[in-house]
Amino acid sequence: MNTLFQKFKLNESIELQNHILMAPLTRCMAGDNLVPTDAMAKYYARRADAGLIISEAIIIRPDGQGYPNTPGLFSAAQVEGWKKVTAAVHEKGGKIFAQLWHVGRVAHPYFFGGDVIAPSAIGVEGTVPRMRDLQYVTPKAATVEEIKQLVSDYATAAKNAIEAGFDGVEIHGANGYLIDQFLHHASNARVDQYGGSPENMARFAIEVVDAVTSAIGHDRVALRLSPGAYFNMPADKQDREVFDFLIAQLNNVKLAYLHVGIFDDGMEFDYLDGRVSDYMRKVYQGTLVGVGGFTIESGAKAIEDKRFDLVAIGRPFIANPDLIAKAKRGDELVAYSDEMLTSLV
Ligand code: FNR
Ligand code: 8K6
Repeated sequence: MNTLFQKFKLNESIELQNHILMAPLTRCMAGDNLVPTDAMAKYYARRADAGLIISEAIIIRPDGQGYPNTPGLFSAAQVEGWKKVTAAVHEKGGKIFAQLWHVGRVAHPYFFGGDVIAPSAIGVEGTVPRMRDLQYVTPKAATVEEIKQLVSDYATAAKNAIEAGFDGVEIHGANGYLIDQFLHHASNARVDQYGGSPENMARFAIEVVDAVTSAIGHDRVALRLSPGAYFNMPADKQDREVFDFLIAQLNNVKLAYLHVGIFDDGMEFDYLDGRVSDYMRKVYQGTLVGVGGFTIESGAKAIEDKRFDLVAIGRPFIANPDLIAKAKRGDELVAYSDEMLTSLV
C-alpha cells in the first residue's frame, strides 16, 4: 500500500506524485464543435491528485468520431478549450496526458459526413452506442496515401496537445479502434506493406509512434495496446506474432509507459498464455501500466508483486472524484454504477 502513494519517475521529464493513474474514460460531454467545456475542466481538476490523469479519448480529426460529443484536438477552439482543462489540473498540482483517438471502422458518417476509413473494407456488426438507430457501415480500405496522412494527423494532434498544455499524450492503440484494427487479422486483410505479416501489420502503429515521438519527444509519449482483442474485435491466435513483433520494437523507443487495454484483467487469453498484463510484462521491458477491475488494495498488491509498475483506475474514479484522498484515509469508496455516466461530477 505504501508504494502506491510514493512518487514515480516516469523519465527525466516527468515525475508522478503517486502510482495511481486515472484511466481514460469517454464521457460524451463535449460542447458544440467538440470543444471541451468548463464543466469538463472542473471534472478533471477534481481528480488532479491522481499520479497522472489520462484524458478521455480525444479524436484527432473529424472522421475519427464514432460516438456523440467526444472532444477533438484538431481545431483552434478545441485547443483553447483544452487549455482551460490543463490549467485547472495544473493549478491543483496534477498532471494530464491527452489520449489521441481515431476509431477507424467504428466511425459513423452521421457525425462528419464522409467515408469511414479502416485498414480493410471489413465492417463491424451493430449500432452506435447511445444512438441505436445508427447502423455501422462497411468502411473503405485506406490507400497508402491516406495512411500517410493519418500518421501525420496523429503528430499534428500531439503538437496541438502540447500547445493546449497537456504534459504528454497516450496514443490510443487499443480496444478495437483504428491502430488496433491494423494489428489484428480479423480487421486487417491488406496485402501491401501494411498487412500480411507481423512486420507489415505493426507498421502503422510504429509509424504513428515514430511520428508522435519526433513531434513532441519520447518522454511525453505513451501507448495503449490490446493484444487480447476483447472489444469490437474477435480474437485470432495469429495476432500473437504481431504483438510479439510490435512490442519488441517498442523496447527500443523509450516511451513514457505502455498501458494495458483491457476491461477486466482477470480475463485469460489462450494465445497469450494467460492474462494480457502478464503477457505484456513478459515481452515489454519499460514501464507498464496495469488496469481492469483493480481496487486500491488489489492494485497495490499487483505492483508489490511486480506484475506492473503503475495502476490505472477507471470506473471507481467516476464514482469517487476524491478517490485518492479516500484511499489515503482508508475510507470506503462509493460503488460505480452505469447511471453515473449521465452527469459529469
Ligand atoms: C472506458 N475505457 C476507455 N478506454 C480508453 O482507452 N479510452 C476511453 O476513452 C475509454 N472510455 C471508457 C468509458 C467508460 C464509460 C468505461 C467504463 C471505460 C476503458 C477504461 O479506460 C478501463 O480500461 C476500464 O474501465 C477498466 O478499468 P476499471 O474501470 O475496471 O478500473
Ligand atoms: C458506455 C457508454 C459510453 C459511450 C462511449 C463509450 C466509448 C468507449 C467505451 C469503452 C468501453 C469498453 C467496454 C468493453 C467491454 C468489454 C466486454 C468484455
